[in-house]
Amino acid sequence: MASRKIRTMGDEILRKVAKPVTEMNLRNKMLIKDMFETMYKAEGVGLAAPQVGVLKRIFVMDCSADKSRAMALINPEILETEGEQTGDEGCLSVPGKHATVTRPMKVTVRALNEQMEEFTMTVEGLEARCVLHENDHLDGILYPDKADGPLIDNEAEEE
Ligand code: GNR
Ligand code: NI
Repeated sequence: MASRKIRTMGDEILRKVAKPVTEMNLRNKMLIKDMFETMYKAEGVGLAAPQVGVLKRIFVMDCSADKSRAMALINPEILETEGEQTGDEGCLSVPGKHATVTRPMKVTVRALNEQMEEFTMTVEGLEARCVLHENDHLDGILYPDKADGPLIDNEAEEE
């Protein structure tokens, strides 16, 4: 197992469109394993492959408090969104900052799992926000692109 280096805003790879995955092989299995390790170590709720420098349409997420909802989504497609939520968002690739972002409250996404089997799920709230945030990473979009207001410095706010 290996934690990988997380690329930060300014790194051009974060702005590229990632490519669909065509097969599950040892390389992709190792990538997903490393992505989970990197995400948990960084205490994030999600992580997209471009954030570790790999331009593949893969993201992992776990929005649970007890690491019980680990999911890997490959070649995800947003099928439907519903409602709206306005809330705070951060990104491991934009360290030390956060901003308010308005996104759909509910999202239905179709993807392949680690066995390359198709599945569809509908999630709400933070999980919906996470799916949309990670899916954006696969298209080179970062949350500051769609923030409602300015980026706020985490340190500056603690005073
Ligand atoms: O850890 C993260 N927290 C978070 C909070 C609100 C909305 C989205 C996220 S995702 C982020 C991890 C990350 O950068 N994933 O790409
Ligand atoms: Ni992010």
